[in-house]
Amino acid sequence: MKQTNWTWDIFCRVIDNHGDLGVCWRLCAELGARGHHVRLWVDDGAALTWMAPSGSLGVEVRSWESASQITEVGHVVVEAFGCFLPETVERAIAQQPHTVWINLEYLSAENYVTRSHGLPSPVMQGPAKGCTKWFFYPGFTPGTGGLLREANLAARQLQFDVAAWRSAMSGQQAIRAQERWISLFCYEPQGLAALMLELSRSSQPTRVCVTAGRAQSATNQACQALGWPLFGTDRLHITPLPHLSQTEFDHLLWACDLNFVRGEDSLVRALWAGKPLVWHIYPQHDLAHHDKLRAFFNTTHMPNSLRRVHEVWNGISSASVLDWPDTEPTDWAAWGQTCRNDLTAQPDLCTQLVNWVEQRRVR
Ligand code: TRH
Repeated sequence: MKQTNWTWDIFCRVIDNHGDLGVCWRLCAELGARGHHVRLWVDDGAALTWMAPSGSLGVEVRSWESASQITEVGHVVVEAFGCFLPETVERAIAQQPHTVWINLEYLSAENYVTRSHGLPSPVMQGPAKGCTKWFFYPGFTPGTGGLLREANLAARQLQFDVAAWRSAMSGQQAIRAQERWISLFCYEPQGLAALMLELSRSSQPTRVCVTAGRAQSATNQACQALGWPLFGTDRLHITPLPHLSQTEFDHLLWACDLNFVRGEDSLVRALWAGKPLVWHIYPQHDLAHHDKLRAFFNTTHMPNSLRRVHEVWNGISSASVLDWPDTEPTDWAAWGQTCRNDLTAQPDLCTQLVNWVEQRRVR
């Protein structure tokens, strides 16, 4: 691995949910682990108290407001998800022609990503008029910026003890033979109550580990609609989880047989888990997420039965029942493994970003 130690200024505005901060934090932490010095400027860093309670080597968290005092920026400025930089920062960039200014975009498997990745975006107005920022697109295929994946991820996964994790998590409800473990991180999906009912009728006992926040509220509502207690039924145990750190969240995904995830960062983490997953995509008002979801189906060659589940879960299909199979088909498991293997064969986002910045800096 290349040894560079640049200073990075990464700017993040939290729009809603946890993905903006979640992605930025993972990037910061990985850059820090690779010897860089990172300042994360965020307008609402409250979620870091549970996402990253111990902080990370080489990463300083600064409030967005304090960026109004900036007179100098680092070697690299990352504007996450088009968050618009404070004027002071743009002014500093204009004074430092060697600074590389990157607009880190949202993740998508759509074709425009390969076309747009790495393109310049000349700045036409404001204090940085005349400067250039560069689009950096994460993605699933060669020709994109890749996916965030820590250099030590595989080693951490190898050391992870699923049985020990499950027994620590099981709490009052003892683990049953052949229990199927499912993690649930979602918004308010179509068919949640119907899914729970189907799972409760399955020949295999099921435990659903429900993440804190919207997933838990939606699950509670589904239980009420079904007339169940909040801890589920004999066949379907519901384990509510507290907010986990990102590291513990990874453990949850590694420990479960199947993961329901949402947004952006948890999707990538579920892909690294190498298990079958159901993605609740972030909904957009213009329904642009429908194409985004289909592009993911096609790029990853998702089995048809799993696509149908996704279409119901995401409200794309008119059906309201997921038609959950009694036992998950073997091609779901094979798909999860193939995705992980194929994506692991590609260079990770942090490596690509550092190489890419290096090329820009020597010009
Ligand atoms: O929270 P999200 O729905 O975020 C979304 C998406 O990023 C979406 O693209 C964006 O436009 C919108 O936010 C604003 O899902 P995501 O992306 O998976 O982010 C969740 C983060 O929270 C992720 O880093 C994992 C982390 N997390 C924990 O660390 N602990 C937890 O207990 C849970 C439930 C999540």
